[in-house]
This record gives sequence, C-alpha cells and structure tokens, in this order.
Amino acid sequence: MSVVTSSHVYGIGIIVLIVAMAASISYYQLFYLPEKFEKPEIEEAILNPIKVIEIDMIPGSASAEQQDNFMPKLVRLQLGIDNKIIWTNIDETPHTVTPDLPHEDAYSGEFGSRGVIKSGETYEFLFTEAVKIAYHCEPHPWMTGTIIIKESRF
Ligand SMILES: [Cu+2]
Repeated sequence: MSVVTSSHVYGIGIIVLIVAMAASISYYQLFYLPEKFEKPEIEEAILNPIKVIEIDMIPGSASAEQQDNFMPKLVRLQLGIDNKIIWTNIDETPHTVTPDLPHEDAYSGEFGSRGVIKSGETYEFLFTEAVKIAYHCEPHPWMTGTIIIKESRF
C-alpha cells in the first residue's frame, strides 16, 4: 500500500514538472523573445569596428586667427569599418565637441561631450547609423568639424 502511494506522489511530481516547463517555455516565447527583438539590433562589426578615427584639438585652437583646430576637420566613416571616433585635446585650453543640431544615435545615445574636454583628455563616440553631422566647440565657435558616416560598401 505504501509503495502504491509513493509512486502516485511521484507521478504527480512529474506532471507538475512538465507543467512548469511548459509554462516557462511559453513565457520565453511570448514575453522574453519579443522584448529582446524590440531593441535595435546592431551588427557585431559596427559594435567593434576594426579601425578607430582620431581627431586632435590642436594647440592654438582657441585663437580665431588660426585656421586649423579640429584635425582633421572632415572625416568620412564607414559603418562596420571605422565608425568610432576619439577626440583628443592636445591643446592647453579646454574645448567641447558639440553638434550644431542635436543628434541621437539609436545605440550610443546623444552625441556631444558633456561639458568641456580638458587638456590631455579625450571624448569618444561610436556611430551606428549613416548620418552627416556638423559640430563645433562651444566656447570657440570658429572651431568646426564635419563627420560623414556611410553604410559599408561590403
Ligand atoms: Cu574650443
């Protein structure tokens, strides 16, 4: 008699386990997966580009008479190749990287340095969308630059 009872309990245990598994699989398919795919899906090559573009804010940039400030002033990037930029302030004066018009990247968020970039400091941004951006330095509006990001040709 006691043998029958324990195997009966065992059977219920199996059923509970199967129901629990079915419930978690449905949860995964109905709620977890749809939510996961809502977020922007970005190619691995764009998240980890093989090359990084470097732009320097050169000494003397704080002077309106000096033509060169952001070096180089114009950069063309390709998504999945070199869509990341690092700005380095090699000048003695603090500068900013400020877009002429606000730009928000779906993955990286708002573009532009928060506050100033002091001498020796850097600002970096990963671009994940094809876009053209004009930017400047807030305290020195004659400091201007342009970034053109294109889809990869491959
Ligand atoms: Cu500046």
